Amino acid sequence: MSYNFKNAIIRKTNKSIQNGLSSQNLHPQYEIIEEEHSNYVQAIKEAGLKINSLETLEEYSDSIFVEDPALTYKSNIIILNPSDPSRNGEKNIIKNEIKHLFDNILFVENGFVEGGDILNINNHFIIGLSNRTNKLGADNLSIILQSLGATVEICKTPNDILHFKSECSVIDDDVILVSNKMAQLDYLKSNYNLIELPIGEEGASNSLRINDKLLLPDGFVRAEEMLSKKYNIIKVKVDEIAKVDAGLSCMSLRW
Ligand code: CIR
Repeated sequence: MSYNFKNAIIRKTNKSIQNGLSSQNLHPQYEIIEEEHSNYVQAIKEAGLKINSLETLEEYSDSIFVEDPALTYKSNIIILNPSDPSRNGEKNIIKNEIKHLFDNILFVENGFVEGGDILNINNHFIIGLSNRTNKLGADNLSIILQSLGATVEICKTPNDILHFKSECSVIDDDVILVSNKMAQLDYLKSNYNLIELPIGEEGASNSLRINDKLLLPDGFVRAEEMLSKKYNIIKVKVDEIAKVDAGLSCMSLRW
């Protein structure tokens, strides 16, 4: 099951997050980020994960978003290639910090691909082409994943969405929680059961299923109403983190 995890990697918060990439040119406040991040780590612990905590990287403003420079699959770690120049160097640091945790390390050498554009459902991966992930990167990652026994589909992340997973998440074996925009994607429509969130609640579509818990961004009343009957919800506030276009999935690597 793609949401059964035992371990997580997170990175301690950095003051330079105030200068993280933000489509709306917002500057989050460090103290609030620290509080939200610490509640997040608590929540993933409560969901049963053992935390491997990486040291702060002040020189990389967006470095707490560890999901983007690496991808876990079974006991493998694949080092990706983030396209924004301010983030590309994270891959060289994280590879040395985490390789001892995995049996095998592999690298996407050509093209760009960021973890936020990769949705994993059991042994299948959907890679979304975006401003951060190009065809060459997606193709190279596909070759690696296929060599590990996985299947891959390359889709397109809708234009004004940063990453494919910014507005969708796997919440059950064949169930994907989606925003209205993601619900229009033919590939998702024809292959999965989609739970579509109402317009205005897009923020809740970056949720995080971990074992028997569903972490849901706080403040989305209708999403909570829809999901709380079936799922065991932990609400996590990510308002400040959202100012740098980030959410629940990107703050950890899970396996
Ligand atoms: C960035 O633009 O790279 C960061 N400010 C946010 C990264 C969010 N990552 C993700 O959704 N996987």
